[in-house]
Amino acid sequence: MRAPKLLEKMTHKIPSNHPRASSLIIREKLVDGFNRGIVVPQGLIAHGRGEAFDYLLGEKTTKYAYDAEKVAVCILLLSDKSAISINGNTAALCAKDLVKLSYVTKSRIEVNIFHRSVARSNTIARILRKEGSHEVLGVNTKAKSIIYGISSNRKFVDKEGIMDSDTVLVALEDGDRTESLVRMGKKVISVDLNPLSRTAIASNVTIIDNIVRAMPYLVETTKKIKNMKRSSLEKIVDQYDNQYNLDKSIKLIRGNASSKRR
Ligand code: PTJ
Repeated sequence: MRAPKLLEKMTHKIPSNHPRASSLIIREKLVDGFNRGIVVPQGLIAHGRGEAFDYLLGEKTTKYAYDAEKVAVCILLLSDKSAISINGNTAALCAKDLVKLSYVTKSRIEVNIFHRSVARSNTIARILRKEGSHEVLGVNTKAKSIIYGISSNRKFVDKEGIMDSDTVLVALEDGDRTESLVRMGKKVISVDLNPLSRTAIASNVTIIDNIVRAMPYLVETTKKIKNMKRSSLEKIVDQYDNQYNLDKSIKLIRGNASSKRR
């Protein structure tokens, strides 16, 4: 696919040997997403917070993130019904990989945005369909169901999708809905660069990684292990301790912050 005009125009100014090239390209994708009505201005600010944590993590997938990603795949493969929740930032950054992940894990895709707007939901759904998704939930108002106990617009979910799923993958999410989904007995897998966020703490599996690195790895790992026996997948899940994993990521950040300048 050709890069959108704006992205093309802006990225050619970023030399490929620039030490921060990949980080700058992500920014351009979000600005482009903002210009196309996918990302809200608040999404650009939220990305800044994520970027700061990514910087402290060394801008690479850590051993702890790889471990969480493998467990996340096992849980998705073991689930009866799973859903992937999509917001503006995730659609702008990795729509193609989100669609691929939905196919390889047989998860349903649902648009669920914090800053609710029918027009933006439809734009996001259009992008997902363009990337190959044959079904996008969260845009049909007749299928709307409500998660009680949440004040934000994230409470509106699709009864066939998030509401009916036993596992939900969320990314760049607010803590309220994550906590509610866990209270409802669902397994929540989150992707969040901030290991101190409520989402990170409440999730069953927290992937402390940049979504742009996490998604392709989740797709590839699923392809590799999808034929494993259920008992082997269950063993990997049973051996995993999310709290331990989170503590390790926090320790890594502390160490990087106090070590001499890179
Ligand atoms: O499209 P909408 O309306 O649903 O809005 C999306 C945003 C992101 C604005 C909304 O979900 C929001 O306000 O999120 P928060 O509460 O700011 O949380 C976002 C979390 O994602 C923060 O903990 C960030 O550190 C983290 N984050 C930001 N960018 C990335 C990230 N985590 C992984 N990869 C990133 N690229």
